[in-house]
Amino acid sequence: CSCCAVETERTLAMIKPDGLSGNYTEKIKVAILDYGFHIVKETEVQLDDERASLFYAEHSGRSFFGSLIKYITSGPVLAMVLERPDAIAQWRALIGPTDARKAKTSHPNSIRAMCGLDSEKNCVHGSDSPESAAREISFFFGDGLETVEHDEL
Ligand code: RTP
Ligand code: MG
Repeated sequence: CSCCAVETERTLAMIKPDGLSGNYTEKIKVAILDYGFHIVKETEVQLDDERASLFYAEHSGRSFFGSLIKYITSGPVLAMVLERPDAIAQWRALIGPTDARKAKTSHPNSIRAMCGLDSEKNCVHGSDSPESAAREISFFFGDGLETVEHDEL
């Protein structure tokens, strides 16, 4: 940490299957770049049930878990590492609330307002904390050892 430089931060963004199949990728990327993010890396992958359950392990006890896994494995996702100062909070601000119906009324300029449908099919994901960001970046771009913490992230 130096005295005057604004520290950059990285977060994990993911365009979910409905975002990809709805051809929203380019619009979402324009919004990302307009918001001052740098797209550091990206990878398009098809998650299977096992990988999806690992990614969303924190929700494994929730009533919507089965439906969530079916949704997120219904087609490929595009995972991206985004970088800018305060990236985690800024990306969640740009995507808007979880429920895309609420996003359309309360956050009309958000990404979920643009391409989401409801509280499940909300077209994008964003890490919710520095710990989640490190784990999720490692999940898609690391060495496959998802539980290992990478200090350099
Ligand atoms: P995300 O993790 O995808 O960025 O979304 P989030 O933080 O806004 O929402 P979270 O509570 O972490 O939920 C993860 C994803 O599960 C689906 N979900 N379905 N049917 C439901 O009530 C429900 N609630 C959540 C959504 O796809 C949500 O993004
Ligand atoms: Mg979440």
